[in-house]
Amino acid sequence: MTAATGRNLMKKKAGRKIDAEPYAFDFDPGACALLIIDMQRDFLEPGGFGEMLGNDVSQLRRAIAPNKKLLGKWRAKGLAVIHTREGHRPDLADLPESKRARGHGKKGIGDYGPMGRILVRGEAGHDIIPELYPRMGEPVIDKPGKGAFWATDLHAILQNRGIRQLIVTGVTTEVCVNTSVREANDRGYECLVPADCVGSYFPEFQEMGLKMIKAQGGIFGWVSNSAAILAALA
Ligand code: TIU
Repeated sequence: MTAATGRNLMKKKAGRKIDAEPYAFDFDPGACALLIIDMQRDFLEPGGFGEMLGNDVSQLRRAIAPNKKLLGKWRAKGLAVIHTREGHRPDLADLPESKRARGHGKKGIGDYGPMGRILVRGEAGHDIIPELYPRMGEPVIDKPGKGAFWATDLHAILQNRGIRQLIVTGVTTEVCVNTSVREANDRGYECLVPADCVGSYFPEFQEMGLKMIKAQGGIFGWVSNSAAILAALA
């Protein structure tokens, strides 16, 4: 067998394409995880951290239905699913003073809100929304920062499972999704972001947050939509 034939066979084995920008994504389902970022009540429901910062939570809720559909299909295919939650220890020992002090609202991280202590692990508001609730066997990564890799065991879990591609969904597009995609990119993961499955409180940040991922020939990754991923899974 020539090297060229070998390469073609390898390509065929890996090979399904997802229609994406700036060019098609070479999808390898067995080596790809669905990484759902911070779909927590604190960000998506009234009374949580997001609203506390002065945001309109309804802006994020449009991402729920496409995520639910994609997650359903992903689970039906038996592919890897990983969830993240942003939050802190009840004693707030992992909360930098710089993060605690920011926002200048009446209430901050660790204070009592309508869904328990804001952005604190174990509180109702910190948990994932019921529509996308994790199932047994789906790792949940608790992260103290915006990125999913910093101060977590996500990289080790992905390595142990042979994952090298990520479909990254969740909230918010320009903050935790963008930070996590950048962290993943630097660690060698190929990241695809379906635009309808991520959400921002700000329409202009939604647009720019996606543009800056796919600019310059895909500087951090690819942008697509859930329909294109579902088509590749069919
Ligand atoms: N405020 C905001 O847009 N986002 C966050 O604080 N965290 C996440 O994006 N998860």
